[in-house]
Amino acid sequence: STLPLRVPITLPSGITYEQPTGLFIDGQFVPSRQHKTFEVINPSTEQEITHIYEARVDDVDHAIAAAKKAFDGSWSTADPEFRSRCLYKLADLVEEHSEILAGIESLDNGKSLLCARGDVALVSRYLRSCAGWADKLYGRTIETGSTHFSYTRREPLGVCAQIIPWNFPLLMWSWKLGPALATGNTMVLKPAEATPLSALYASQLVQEAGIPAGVVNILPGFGKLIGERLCTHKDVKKVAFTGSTATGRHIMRTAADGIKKVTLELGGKSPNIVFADADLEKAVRTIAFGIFYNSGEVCCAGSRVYVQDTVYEEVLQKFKEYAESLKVGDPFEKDVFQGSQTSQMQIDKILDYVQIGQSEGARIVTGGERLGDKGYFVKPTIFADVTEDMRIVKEEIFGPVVTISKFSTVNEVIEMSNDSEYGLAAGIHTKDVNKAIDVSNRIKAGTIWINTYNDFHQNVPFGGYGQSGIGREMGAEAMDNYTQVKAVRMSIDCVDR
Ligand code: TXE
Repeated sequence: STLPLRVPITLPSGITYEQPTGLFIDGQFVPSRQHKTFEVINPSTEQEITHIYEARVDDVDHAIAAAKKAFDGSWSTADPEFRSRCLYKLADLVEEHSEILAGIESLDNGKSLLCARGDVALVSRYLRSCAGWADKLYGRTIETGSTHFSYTRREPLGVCAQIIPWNFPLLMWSWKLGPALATGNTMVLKPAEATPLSALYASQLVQEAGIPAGVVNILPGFGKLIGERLCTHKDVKKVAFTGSTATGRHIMRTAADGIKKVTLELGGKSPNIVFADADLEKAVRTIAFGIFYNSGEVCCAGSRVYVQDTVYEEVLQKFKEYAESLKVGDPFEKDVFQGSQTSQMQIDKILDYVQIGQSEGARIVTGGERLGDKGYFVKPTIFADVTEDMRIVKEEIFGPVVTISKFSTVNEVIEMSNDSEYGLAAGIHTKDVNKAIDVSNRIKAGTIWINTYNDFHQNVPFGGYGQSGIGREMGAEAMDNYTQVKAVRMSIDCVDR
């Protein structure tokens, strides 16, 4: 193939920009060694956006070698202030290019521009947070008596392989890149095959920020073809993955032989609980945001809503009205809240689950169908009359589909909430502060949102209990995931004692 390394793309928002199409290796965009390419689709029109180069195993080896060279060079041992400055600069550049980046995200993923702008804003905030950590990483000195001097250092791991999904392409890029670079690691990142464009565009910003060649390498390609090499290569010291629990399990097994450090951020089926004493207007808006935000393609989506029996009918009615008022459609159109799903595969999966729910005997309160016949749009969907053993209550649907159940007591709703293999997040809506804290202590999940939902903050750690994953992203915890502790103990020959 003779695909050029840059192609002009005009976004529906009117901006024309140059999209890199090559793999980003050792500070340069290059064709893949075998000159393979693949098609990138706009999910809201089902039209091709462009082709880009596709990495294969030989490219993986090339990128890992570049990352290793950069690690062994000056990056891992540089004055941390240098890494800090690079990340601050990168955050500024993301901000400067935010309209293009948000547009690319909406074009490639189908999410509304409203959501995409929110993502990009969090990306620059998070990169800045990481820049601040870079020169504030501390070991400790440990008092072990006068015969020894003991201390610890936090050292980087080396080359990190990072595999990310398609629901938040640029945000996941930043959650992987920020802590890896702040702590002195280098990386080879594989974006999802459905959404590779924003990470490639951002590679230019990585260069412009002064981040040395080889520190960041980006390999668009297919997990099934290059995932194994990324997880088993001898020079990869850590694997960080966000995606499905099934693929996460596979990656953990693959990485086991080399005892790679593994962190996983996986699926969920998160409960969102409305107590009778909540501000019901706010609770309804929040449970709607909990499931319909980002077209429901959110690992921590509040996909199981539990409402206390005395307000159940009222909440159900309001929730239905609110869901029906949400504007769904062209992601670039003003005031559109929900754009399209990301792929044919996803819309097929979602519509399958709608069928499954109906055949299990659940009732569709609203939605339950595709919107239009071009583009992967699904109407916000609410299922009532569900029982806890139904597949639509147990399994991750990953779309704008929610179940709503009734409960009467606190103990009952805690039991229902915890009856899941997952444990990513949960929401609690109440005005009673005692209930809020007590219930949040008893729910088995990595994040609890009280009177809010899908409410991320760059300094608050995020990650799962149970089969929702291992490790935490953002906050101080993310720095721990990208460092290892070295303990140094020195014997002291006491002088004149
Ligand atoms: O996910 P995969 P898929 C869930 C969601 C969705 C389902 C399937 O329920 O409907 O997963 O989506 C790479 N070795 N989530 O199939 O396979 C792949 O190339 C190494 C939840 O798209 O997990 C992509 O980059 N890598 C989730 C990434 O893994 C492999 C987000 C994610 O794809 C690989 C995404 C392999 N063998 C899906 N196979 C969340 N928790 O946010 C695939 N990949």
